[in-house]
Amino acid sequence: MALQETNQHQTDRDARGIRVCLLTLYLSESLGARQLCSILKARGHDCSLVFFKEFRWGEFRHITPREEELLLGLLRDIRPDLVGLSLTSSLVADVALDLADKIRRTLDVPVILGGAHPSVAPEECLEHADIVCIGEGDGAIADLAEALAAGRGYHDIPNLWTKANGEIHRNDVRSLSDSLDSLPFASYGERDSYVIEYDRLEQADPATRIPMYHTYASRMACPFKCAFCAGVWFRQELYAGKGPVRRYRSVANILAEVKQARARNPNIEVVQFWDEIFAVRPPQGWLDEFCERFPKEIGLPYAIWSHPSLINGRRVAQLRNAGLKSVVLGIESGSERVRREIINRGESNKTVLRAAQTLHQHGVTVGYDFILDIPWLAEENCRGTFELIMQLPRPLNAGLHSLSFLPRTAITSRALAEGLIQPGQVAGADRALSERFESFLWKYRLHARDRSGAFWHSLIYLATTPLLSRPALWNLYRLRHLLRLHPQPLVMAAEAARLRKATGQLRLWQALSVAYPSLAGFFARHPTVGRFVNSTVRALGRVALRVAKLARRQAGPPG
Ligand code: B12
Ligand code: SF4
Repeated sequence: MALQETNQHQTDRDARGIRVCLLTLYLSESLGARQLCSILKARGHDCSLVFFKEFRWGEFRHITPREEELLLGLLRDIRPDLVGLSLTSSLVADVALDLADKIRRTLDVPVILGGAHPSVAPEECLEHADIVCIGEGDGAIADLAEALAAGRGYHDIPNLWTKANGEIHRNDVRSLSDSLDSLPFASYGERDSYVIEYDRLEQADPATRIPMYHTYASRMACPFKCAFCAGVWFRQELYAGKGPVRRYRSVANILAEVKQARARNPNIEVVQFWDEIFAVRPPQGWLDEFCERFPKEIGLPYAIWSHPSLINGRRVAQLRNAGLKSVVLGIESGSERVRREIINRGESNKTVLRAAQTLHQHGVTVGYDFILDIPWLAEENCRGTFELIMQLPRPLNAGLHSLSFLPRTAITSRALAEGLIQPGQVAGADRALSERFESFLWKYRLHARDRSGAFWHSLIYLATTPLLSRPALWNLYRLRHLLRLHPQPLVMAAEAARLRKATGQLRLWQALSVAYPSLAGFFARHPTVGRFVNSTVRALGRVALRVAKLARRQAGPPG
């Protein structure tokens, strides 16, 4: 791809500014990197965004050598003064740190890491980068760019940890800015955006290819303290004494942003708010204003995350009238005991079911998140989850997840203290990358010879699909004592249901995995082999069809 335009743009940049390249890894939405990019541009710097690999549930693609080559080549072409890597999650930390090492070896340029993982593990990150940003980076990136542009040192900038002459400078985090409205709108559809995926580099912003616009109304507004959530540490520890953590943008500011995005991309059909919990404890009058102005001035449906205990008829009716289309509720476990004793969530199943019914009655699509492989009270968690799922209104859209032991969470401290996991297992570092993001867990359970787990995970998945009727599912549940010993038929049924759900994207190697479940894990870890098998079988199929056609033609018309 020609980079002439970019180079022209780069030479035209403000002489006082520096050239920054911000990378995201497996996250093209990346509100954080988009926000920092627009801040840098507003301060007269040049900033390119590189969306390196995309994030797809259940179809995790590893970085290929070609993609790595493309990235390093692009960076050489851009010739940045600073490379930033945004690391939203610890689950991809090993890949990101490896990438940071390669960038530093290839280019003589300072590398800064920021995002959730560098914030919770700065020491580790500083071994692979020159600078680490802890917490929100809006002010820090601006200060850093200014220091670099002026040729000043940057070792005393709040939020940044740096290394000089073997010494680590651990600067404190600054007080939280309560004026989110003063930030420029996050970068969207800018020309100097690149995407690297499927062994290809394109000059494009992947976010503009989908009809959904991503934004947020608040930062860190969630009042809950789930044991597996890293947000709790941010709110309670990192920002303790740094001002109110719950901050809202004004409705006017959000509307202006969405209008600008629509002017750039008229194909936007839905707005996704990525608030931890939408409109929780908003400022006085905020919700009424939002519900009045959003439908009038934007008129698009929108999607949110919420919490079962915050759902009530009056609120849902108000949000629905303003265009609410879908809600994702984190339920995590169907067992009240597991929620209370392990996850630190106090709501009852009655509350969950009431929330589900209320949303359903108002015609809002609901997604439910569950964690299946909680090691404490494992059987109780699965049984409770199955029973709860069976009572939820249909059609059902459930995300079945694996428990990620994230750094600085209560559940990870507990698992480490009880010896349930070793330090090397935090953030799934002992698992294949694809497995960390895999939601179809039965095959891994079977692989680990955990028959009971394979049975439950298959049964729960089946309960979320329309493949089997409810009476059939209850019958399988009644046969659990037997099926737990011989879960293979259920595993195959779950694989079949999964394939059926994925119609249109049917992969032959996945079909093969139905008959041989252990192959699924292998293909998940070796997607290149999977792709090869897929294309070979397809090619053979095409040849066979042609031969059959030729044979029919030669045989002439029947009779
Ligand atoms: C929305 C959200 C998502 C969205 C989209 C994220 C997005 N749009 O960026 C989706 C659903 C896709 C998502 C996915 C995941 N998420 Co998430 N997500 C969030 C959430 C709720 C808000 C993030 C957000 O958009 N904030 C607003 C933006 C503006 O802020 P920000 O992204 O934090 O960026 C700021 C700073 O981090 C920093 N910064 C960020 N990048 C950089 C880069 C540089 C160079 C610098 C200097 C600074 C910097 O400056 C930014 C501006 O202030 C947070 C919780 C939270 N309160 O932070 C969890 C959170 C970040 N997610 C988390 C996790 C675990 C995940 C998943 C692994 C979940 C899963 N199992 O799939 C995936 C991982 C995706 C990936 N490939 O990395 C964890 C991370 C904890 C950890 N240690 O790993 C968090 C903290 C929540 C939790 N449960 O604990 N997530
Ligand atoms: S409700 Fe969500 S954001 Fe809030 S503590 Fe629980 S997992 Fe974290």
